Amino acid sequence: MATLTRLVAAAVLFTLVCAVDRNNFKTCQQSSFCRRHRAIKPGESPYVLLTDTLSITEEGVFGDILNEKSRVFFTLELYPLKDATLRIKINEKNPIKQRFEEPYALIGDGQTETFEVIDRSADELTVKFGSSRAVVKAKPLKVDIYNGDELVVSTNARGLLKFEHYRNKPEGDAHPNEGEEHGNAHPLEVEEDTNGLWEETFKSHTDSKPHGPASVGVDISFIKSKHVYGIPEHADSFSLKETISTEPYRLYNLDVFEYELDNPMALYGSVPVMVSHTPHQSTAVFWHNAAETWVDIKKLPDSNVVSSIAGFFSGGDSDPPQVSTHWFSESGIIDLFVMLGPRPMDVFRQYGALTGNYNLPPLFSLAYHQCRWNYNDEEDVRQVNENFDHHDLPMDVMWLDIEHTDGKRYFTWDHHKFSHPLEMTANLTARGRKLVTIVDPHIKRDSNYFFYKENHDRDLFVHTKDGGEFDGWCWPGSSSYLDLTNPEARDHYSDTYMLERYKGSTLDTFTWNDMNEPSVFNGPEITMQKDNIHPGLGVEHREIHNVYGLLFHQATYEGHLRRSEGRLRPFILTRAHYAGTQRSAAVWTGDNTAEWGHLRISEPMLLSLSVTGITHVGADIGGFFGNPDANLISRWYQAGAFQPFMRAHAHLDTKRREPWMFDTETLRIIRNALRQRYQYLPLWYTLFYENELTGAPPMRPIWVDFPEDEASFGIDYEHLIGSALLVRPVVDEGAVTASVYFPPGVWYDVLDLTIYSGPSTATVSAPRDKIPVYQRGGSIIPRKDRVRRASSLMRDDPYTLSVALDSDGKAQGTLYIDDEHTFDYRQGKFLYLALSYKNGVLTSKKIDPAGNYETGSWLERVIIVGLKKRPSKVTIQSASRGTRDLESFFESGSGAHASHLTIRKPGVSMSEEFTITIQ
Ligand code: NBV
Repeated sequence: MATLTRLVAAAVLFTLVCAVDRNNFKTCQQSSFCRRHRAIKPGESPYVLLTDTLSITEEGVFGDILNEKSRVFFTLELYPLKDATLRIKINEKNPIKQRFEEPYALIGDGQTETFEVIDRSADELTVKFGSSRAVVKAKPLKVDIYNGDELVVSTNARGLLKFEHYRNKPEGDAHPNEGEEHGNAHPLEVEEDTNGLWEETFKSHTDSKPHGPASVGVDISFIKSKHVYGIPEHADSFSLKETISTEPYRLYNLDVFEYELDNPMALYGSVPVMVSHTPHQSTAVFWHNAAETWVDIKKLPDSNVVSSIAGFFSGGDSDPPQVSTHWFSESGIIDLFVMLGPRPMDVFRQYGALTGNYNLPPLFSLAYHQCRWNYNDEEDVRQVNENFDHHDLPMDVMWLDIEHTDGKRYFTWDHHKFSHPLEMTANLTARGRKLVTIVDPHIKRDSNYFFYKENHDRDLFVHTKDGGEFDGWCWPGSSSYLDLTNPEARDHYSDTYMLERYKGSTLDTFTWNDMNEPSVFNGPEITMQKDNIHPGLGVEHREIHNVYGLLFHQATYEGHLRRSEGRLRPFILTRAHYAGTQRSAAVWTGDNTAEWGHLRISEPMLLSLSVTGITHVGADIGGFFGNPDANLISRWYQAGAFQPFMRAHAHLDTKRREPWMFDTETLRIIRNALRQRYQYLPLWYTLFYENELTGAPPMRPIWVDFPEDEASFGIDYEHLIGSALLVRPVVDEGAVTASVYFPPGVWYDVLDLTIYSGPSTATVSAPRDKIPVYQRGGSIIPRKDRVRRASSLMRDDPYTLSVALDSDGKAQGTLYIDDEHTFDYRQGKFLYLALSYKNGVLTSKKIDPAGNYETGSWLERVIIVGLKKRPSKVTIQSASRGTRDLESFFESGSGAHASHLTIRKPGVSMSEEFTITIQ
């Protein structure tokens, strides 16, 4: 009996700890192309560049590659792009069927630089572009990329290049590699494993694979690197792990129910972008392919280093470290972008030039969002809305999940529970708030449903391999899925956001796109059959799987633009994502769980997204599944208050958990976290403006601002907001202290002004109501300290400037102001200010003189932290008000605590440049 109890307990524990049903998702072993690529042994590669075919034009370098084993020809194209970026393409030379090139992620074809030939011999070509070089070795093919004289990235160094050419299916029972003649068919180069070349079965699903094997892969080495980051989405550490004895990281957009932590399994999004960082070199690669992809990671040197690698380095006995990565996709071509930095900010700019930056979002979207599956009816929404005011909690947006619709028919309302959407929305907007409704891509197959009928009649849905309209099972039951590769389908969907078509919506209704992996309950791995057809482009789903979600949220964004004739900024949240998602949506990390581990993993997950361009990111506060206790929920609000997208959300079956459902102490802690979020909104807003300009992520790892500080390279649970705030959320159950790593310089606790000097690690006290947040000495942070019930009500409120001095008594910062919701800022209606303090003088000056915006906001207070002595006089000088004395209050520091000077009511409008002198 005791044994039985123990067994039952173990089984329960197993399901608690390991809730995902792994059987629903493929392992590498169950994916035939993954097996084939993983089986390649490092060593001599059969791919040889035929140097006599090389042509070097103004545009790039072009040549033929021969696979010496299969005798199949390929093409190599190298394009030098502006800003230290190289594009390398490998394709089939004479394919029997055109290979697919994903057309949606890039924002242009990249401005080209010119190549200059430095050296050319029978087996090597060296070309220069800008201050970078590419050395192309012929036998075996290898492309080495240098920044100046420094070798940074090497492709095919381990000889793992494999490009499966299209071939005709062998007749009858013939072995797939037998009897193939030159022309349309060639033998496979390594015939280790022929299972699944022409058909593959997983559980009850058979993928018909009419085009046979077509995968592509190559190894990419980051020289002198120990840390690589990115390739979201995985619930794993920020610095990516070696995968020698685990599964590779998988990139295949999937709806994974109750996902597991510390795991390379695929999740909802796939961004095939990796950033390598060393103290002297940041580098990024973008593997431009939207088919299923896997990435192996190996850190070198180790005993398995192939001898060719040693040849990279001149002199020295021991090889420098490197991270060798191996990428392989099920189909498409090899299209690799290498961005050479060399600093983190350079890499963000370079990647932003390829796939775009996040557009400045409306301010409300950076404030607090209240969501639940589901708010039951209009009365429920009314009460929650009122309770936020009643409990003095700021909140900007209420969200409605799938139950608000008429039977999961998107763009409709439940007739009984949500019969007055316009009044309900007006009730929210009267308090300065907004509404978000959910719109998913599965369309209920009901000919009485206008949106289904219209799309069906115009044949705008995805087809099965046999040509019929695809029918998959999802929330509404039997559903069809928009063929978003068809411009007509996108256009028609976007149009449905016009207020006259989406009845009951207003310009204050924003959109949540969920289930857009796409999720198909009865499909293989809970998604769409790979051999389904997208008639728009005439391609199989396999080719575009990872970009399907982007097509959906991008068309949603377009719909929002249309309904306001391009005047108002859209706000879209998406679950599925891909490279380029940042152009039109914010992302959340899907269905997490009310457990401490899930709170913890939110940090590395959001950092991984941030460094790959997707910057407006958050995790469901409280955890979607399960019921958080008071401690967990309050720590989660505290973490969320300092992450880019702040939304509480919960599963249908969970207990109600609005902040007032907890005890008064917990409510107070949550209120304080929310207030801090609102106080720092000017900082977030400024950083998102800068994100649009430069690609710099507002939430970022320490190494972005301290590139040489190696101690921070492996940190998971700490981040910077801009360069000014250091955040170390408490993510451990019951913890009342936190171990904080302080990068070089002076840091001040934002509340009690305790001084910390870095580099150092300190254990700080962190009782339940404390969020360990530190302002960097040398920074100026704008705040709005009069917190109101919604951010829109704070628009003309006055600012406080928090000036934290570095050891030289200096500080600087920026502040961006505009109307917070229209695109007028693109017509010059904005203020972008440089704030600087040195030699006792604080100045505010326009950075961009073209910007002009008459704000109602004025300067209410300046706090200077870290002054050495009490000043005798403070004056302000501005054009409209001349020179005036100001009242100030000085509190001297005491040992561990910094002094602070509070300057009261400078009173100047933020539209005006000013100087405050402290004597
Ligand atoms: O629409 C219902 C939920 C939603 O609340 C959640 O945020 C999504 O990630 N949705 C998934 C579908 C069902 C989840 C079990």
